[in-house]
Amino acid sequence: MQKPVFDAPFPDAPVSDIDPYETRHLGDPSEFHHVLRRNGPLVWLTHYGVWATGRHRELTEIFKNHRTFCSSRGVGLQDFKTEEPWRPPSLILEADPPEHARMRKVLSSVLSSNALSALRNGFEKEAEQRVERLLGVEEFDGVAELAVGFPISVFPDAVGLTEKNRHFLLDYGNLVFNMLGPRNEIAARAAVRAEQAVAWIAKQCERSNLADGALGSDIYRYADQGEITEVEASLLVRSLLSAGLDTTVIAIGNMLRCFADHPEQWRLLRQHPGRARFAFEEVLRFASPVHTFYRTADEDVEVSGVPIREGEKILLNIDCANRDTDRWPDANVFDITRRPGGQAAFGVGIHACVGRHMAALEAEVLLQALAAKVGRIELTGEPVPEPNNALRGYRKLPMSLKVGD
Ligand code: OVM
Repeated sequence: MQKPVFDAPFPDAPVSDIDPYETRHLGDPSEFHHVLRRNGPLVWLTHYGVWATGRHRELTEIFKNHRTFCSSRGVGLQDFKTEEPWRPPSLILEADPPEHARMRKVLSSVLSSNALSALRNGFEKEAEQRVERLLGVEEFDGVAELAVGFPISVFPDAVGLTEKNRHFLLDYGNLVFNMLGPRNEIAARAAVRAEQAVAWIAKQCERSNLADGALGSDIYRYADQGEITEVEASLLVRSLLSAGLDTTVIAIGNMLRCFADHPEQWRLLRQHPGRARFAFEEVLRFASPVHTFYRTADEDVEVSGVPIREGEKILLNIDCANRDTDRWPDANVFDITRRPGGQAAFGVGIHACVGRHMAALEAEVLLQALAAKVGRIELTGEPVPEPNNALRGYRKLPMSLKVGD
């Protein structure tokens, strides 16, 4: 199929005809990253008619300037001002101040590290049992058993969901993230798989389907207090279910890959298990789960000398920015002893991940359970990438956990 071409918005604009959403680039972004680094601070992508950047400086500047670079026109390729979104927009992800702040306040108290500390013991027990079962198994799939297996056995309970049909959560998350890109094959396949999931999710967001004392019903408490409406509460629960599972699944898979590839870093972590939190931050920098979010210019503006016109979209390539050697001279080295402050995997500014304490809790608990028992994480076969329009991670990680040193 011939792809449309969107001409450069002005003569001499840096352009590229690369399609970052081709499956091969989604699996291995190095060629796209090279284009982003070589062509200047911003590059015009002729296939989509959007700007793109993978530089840490510009990406951070754009994320921080939420007034000019808005989220309410969608944080994917689609402009909500001119195209109908596929679902009612998220009240937090796809919103601007002041509406955004009211929602953010609710989710940040429900997901504060204090609020989550009660979950730690249960998470630890589950992680320890899971690791114990896998020790010495000759070969297993690290994605199924750990990256999916662990979050799906703790997160839905934390939210207060019913036991039944939890697999729909993965189909739904897969859809949400794929729909941030173009309507390519990958998005079409995700949509078919998620057809039933969409209705199921809406149902789980209702107050009556959420267990007392869990995170979902915590959100409804703010409706009882009149800070948000009942409908807003249900959409905030939907945000938990949209953003809360696939992201940690991908992150944990990437974490396993990082340590399998860097046994010396694994030894270091075992010597200093208290570093699990920093180690996870470094995993996120080195192998960022979300590769792309967009912003939309809500007015004419200039970034690093490049004029951007009102209505133009900017693709922010997070995983490229997190490997920017202008920001970290040794950006391509996986090093858990660094303090990766400024890493952009959780985003930057007012929209930075509100669930990051949940993500960190899950990863840290699993990492510590592994570090207590496992001498080496070994790949036993080729990892299989999972192409996704917004996430980068694995579908399969054949591996084994070796006991001892
Ligand atoms: C939401 C949402 C969906 C996807 C991602 C996300 C990374 C949030 O529905 O609010 O944050």
